[in-house]
Amino acid sequence: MKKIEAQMCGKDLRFVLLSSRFNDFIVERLVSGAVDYLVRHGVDEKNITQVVVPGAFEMPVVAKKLAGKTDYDGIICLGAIIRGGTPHFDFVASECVKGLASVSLDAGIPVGLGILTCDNLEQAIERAGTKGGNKGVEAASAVLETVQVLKQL
Ligand code: INI
Repeated sequence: MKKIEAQMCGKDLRFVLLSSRFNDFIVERLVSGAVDYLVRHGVDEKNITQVVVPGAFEMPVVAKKLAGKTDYDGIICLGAIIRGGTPHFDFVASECVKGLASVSLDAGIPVGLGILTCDNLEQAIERAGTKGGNKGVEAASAVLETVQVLKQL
């Protein structure tokens, strides 16, 4: 049997972290988790670029522009969408996730979904480096792995 799987090594790879300013005290924890993960897996810090947008809704259009460049091997999206008292949450979350999925498929570049969609602040804190882990780390790991798998195909 032939099995293709990734070596989890980021040497010579270039990543862009696309983060949102909305809920930035949560998002900063996702960003630092992602950077720490990448550097510990061999990515040179100068090969990591951070691009900041206002909110999760603005991520797809910027991700599309980044995906059209040849400067990056993968895009790691980091944000936090937290439910409020209106349906706004549902629209932002749905458009953001749909948009990012289509950027990834259209451009053929891995896009990591490190975007929390939580009912409340407590759930977000849990997933930003406390008892629920750090979704920024998970997104960075998933993008690194996918980049390395694509390279072998
Ligand atoms: N953007 C987020 O990134 N997270 C949120 O929780 C959020 N909520 O709940 O409103 C949010 N809204 C802003 C949105 O992404 C746009 O920036 C805004 O609508 C302007 O286009």
